Amino acid sequence: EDSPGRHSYAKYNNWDKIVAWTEKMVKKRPEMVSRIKIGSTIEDNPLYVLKIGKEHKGRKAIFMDCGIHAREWVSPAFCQWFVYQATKSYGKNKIMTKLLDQMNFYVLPVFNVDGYIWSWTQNRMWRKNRSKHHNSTCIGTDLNRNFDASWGASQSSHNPCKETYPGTAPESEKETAAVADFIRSHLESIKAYLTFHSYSQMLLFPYGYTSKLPPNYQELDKVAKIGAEALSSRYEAHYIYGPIASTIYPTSGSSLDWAYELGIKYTFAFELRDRGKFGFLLPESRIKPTCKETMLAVKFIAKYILRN
Ligand code: ING
Ligand code: ZN
Repeated sequence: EDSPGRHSYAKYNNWDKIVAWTEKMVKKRPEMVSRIKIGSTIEDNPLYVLKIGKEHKGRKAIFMDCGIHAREWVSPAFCQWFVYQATKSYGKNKIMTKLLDQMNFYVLPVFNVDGYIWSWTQNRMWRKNRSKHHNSTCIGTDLNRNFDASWGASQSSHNPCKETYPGTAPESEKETAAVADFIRSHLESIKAYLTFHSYSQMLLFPYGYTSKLPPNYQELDKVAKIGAEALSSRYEAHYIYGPIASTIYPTSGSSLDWAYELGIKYTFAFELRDRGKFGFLLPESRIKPTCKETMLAVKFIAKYILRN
């Protein structure tokens, strides 16, 4: 598992390895894992969602995405770990068995595939996708500013050279449109939306575009508190929680606010390890502990969704 050149949960895997891994997971557990191509990127790479759980119509589902930002490598590592642990512990771990018997998880292990490839091959610190712009030689749109939630409210970022360039319109990017279409078409079953970033050690919920509190603030705050406590209990990584705007910074056009306003009542964004010592360059030795502790929070949220 740890030899160079092979997929490993304890290492960062490049896009080719992740694609091969999606195939392997389906082959290994065809009764529990299926792969759905929800679209493709501007450079024509496939966008794959893994659907996890025992097949049933009309069940509750949780949508999770990783790697919306290219350089946040521990995020796709977590999505891979989640799929591995979930399928491995089915029939062994009581809680996971119940979750997979009664709900589905849609896992998008890499949202921003082109950017992820670029961060491996050209620029480790790349954030945006790789779309070209008419009036500029600068490249890329920030996919987490490209959603239809108070889109483009911050005028200062309408410069394609900025790291948070929101694109020319909501869902102007193929990757955003593919994810938004998929979620819209599965809205009846999707009860929670989880998105994974790094770094900062935070568990965030709406809103980012306003300092107004969401209608079910009390409940989101309670779930985030218990989720953050569960997470911190494993290795004592300290996580803070709260609304995006007041906990990290105000943002418009994020996937989290969009999913919430679409009617998904439970939407959370994780900012995984660390708090800045290594930042985006989190050493591989920290991947497993980060994944294990994050799993505790995700399992708690999933249990909560199943009950409510
Ligand atoms: N941070 C996120 C960003 O897009 C965030 C913070 C998360 C904002 C979820 C809105 C919604 O800026 C990083 N590190 O990307
Ligand atoms: Zn991010």
